[in-house]
Amino acid sequence: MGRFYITTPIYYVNDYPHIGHAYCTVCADFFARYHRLLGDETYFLTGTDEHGQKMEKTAAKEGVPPIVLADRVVARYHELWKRLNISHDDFIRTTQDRHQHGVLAILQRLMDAGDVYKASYRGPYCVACEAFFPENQVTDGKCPDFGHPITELEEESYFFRLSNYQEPLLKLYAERPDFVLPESRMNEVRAFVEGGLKDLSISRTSITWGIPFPGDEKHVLYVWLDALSNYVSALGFGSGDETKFKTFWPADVHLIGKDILRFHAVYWPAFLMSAGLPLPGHVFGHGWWVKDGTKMSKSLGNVVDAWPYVEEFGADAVRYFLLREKPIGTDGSFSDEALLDRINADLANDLGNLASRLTNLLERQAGGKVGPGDGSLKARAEQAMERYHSAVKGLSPRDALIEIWSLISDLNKYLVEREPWAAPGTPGALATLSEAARALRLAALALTPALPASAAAITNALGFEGMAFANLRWEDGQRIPARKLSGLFPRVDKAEYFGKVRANKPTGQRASEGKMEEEKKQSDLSAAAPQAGPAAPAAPPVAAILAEPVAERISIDDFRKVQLRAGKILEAERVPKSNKLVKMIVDFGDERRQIVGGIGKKYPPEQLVGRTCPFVTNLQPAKLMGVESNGMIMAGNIEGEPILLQFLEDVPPGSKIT
Ligand code: ME8
Repeated sequence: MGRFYITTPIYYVNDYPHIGHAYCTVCADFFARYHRLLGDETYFLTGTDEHGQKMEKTAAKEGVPPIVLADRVVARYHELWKRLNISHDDFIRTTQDRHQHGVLAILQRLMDAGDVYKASYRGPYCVACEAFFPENQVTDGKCPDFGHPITELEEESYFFRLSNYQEPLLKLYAERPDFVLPESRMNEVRAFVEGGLKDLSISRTSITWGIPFPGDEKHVLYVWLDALSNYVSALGFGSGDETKFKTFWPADVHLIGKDILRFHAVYWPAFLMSAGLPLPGHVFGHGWWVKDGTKMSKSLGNVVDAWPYVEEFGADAVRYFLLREKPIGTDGSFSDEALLDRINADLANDLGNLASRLTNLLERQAGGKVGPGDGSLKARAEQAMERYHSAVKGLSPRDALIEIWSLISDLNKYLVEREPWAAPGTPGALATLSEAARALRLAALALTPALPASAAAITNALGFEGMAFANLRWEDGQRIPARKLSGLFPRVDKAEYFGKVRANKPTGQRASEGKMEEEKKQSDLSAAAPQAGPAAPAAPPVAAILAEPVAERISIDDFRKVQLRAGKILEAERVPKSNKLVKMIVDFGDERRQIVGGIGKKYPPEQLVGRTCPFVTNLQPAKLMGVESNGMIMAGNIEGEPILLQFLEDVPPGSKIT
């Protein structure tokens, strides 16, 4: 048992997350969950990068202070990670005090090492990348990385003596060729450093939204020095309590996209060397998801949003697709077609059918008990596990999943060959079922990092709970009741899905900036539901909502007469003979009330229990189909269909809504 520290990039908050951000975070989650199952003490960090010129500009365009924009986008990140079942241990924001302490502590060390000096600098600057570029890398006034427009900038600036670290960096790459992964990326980085390193400007006077340079406050710190330090500031470096830092630093893996490799594989180790801190184990630059042959980008309007897919198919299906579809190191193309194929072939057919068929047979023939087997699958299952572990150690979730699917496919064949249904209840049939159950249990355990919810459903149905790699024995399992499992992964009817898409049901693709605008307007429209998730599938465009005639205006005092509070639904059942009305018992902290709502066509009662929603609490009591209602649940009315409002964060029952 060891320890494991993995990080994602901290994402910019000048726009909402898309499938690329989800991808990196899902991959990191996969590794973190795997290490927890191994029994390693694990720390998984993600977060947001909130300072800098890009943010300042976007906020100005939106007409809000940068922190307001940041809060709005951060809420969306939290919500998406929750829906995707991301198990991060910490979420760092660069606007937090603890981060500022860490950054300043790093800067102090760079200064103490004599690596920081002040000078004037003039050169080609890319606002989008927040970086100066050498003249010889700029063609046609465009930045070499992304082709963004370049402007000329002259600034007095503090510099970091990056040039002093060319040799130490080359030595590092020579001694630890796996410092940068995959190998091809190591070659790119080495070539870059061999080409010569200039000192790096680490402060700006042209912006104010950042951490002020100590003692010279017209400068703010360069956003990349600020951002990279998150990996140690989150562990309490510079905070006075460095327990976590001592436990977890250096990170085992910084998982990042290949777009930001130079910052992580050149600047960051140079900063750490200067600060006298140990270097991370690996910087892994993953490949991109592309759409229509190009990297997703706001300006091209080809950005795919993860959210609607998670809503439609569930977190596990989206996670599985992202991890399985493309090798982590290379680019891959995102399409609905490919996603649906994976869901239908791998999840519904191979895994889902195996699990339901096997648990069904166990229930019918063995009274739900996994009895003794004959060992016929042990070697095959162990071989799959060995290959699986080595794929994960090689940082390849896709190969790990391929190994498990090969086992699943062999299990399906095994059942067909042995036909345990032909002579039900015989010792041979029972041994076959028990062997298959053990192998499936192992497969499910191995799938936990990729499909946490479904894998747990399978292991629980087979009667095994709280498993970890360390406590697993092939022989375990006698007298453990198995339960029938069905409907784990429903097949998607492709014709129906694409029919809906054609009928204008939005898929994940969006023009990102337009969406930001839209949501801002929506949240301005309805203070009760700021950013209540992406537009519901059938929602009319915002313009259409705005075009509705405004009803008679009321004064704020009139509005204040309406008492709104958060209520947690404790019980829900249909009102007899009504297909619309649901009777709910709602907790408002200091009291419980019975409230009837007309939401039953869209929301079955079992989906309501446990939700916290806004309610009007000072309406006169009324009787609906003979059942008393003492309040009203609030819902959007989208073409006659009720859409419930929900809070983005956990809200205690009874909280006032003002
Ligand atoms: O670069 N395919 O933040 P960012 C796959 N704040 N992954 C993608 C992707 C795509 N099309 N697009 C983005 C920043 N990503 C800085 C990082 S770290 C100290 C500071 C993922 O919001 C990928 O992991 O632009 C990439 O590195 C990251 O999002 C960039 O996120």
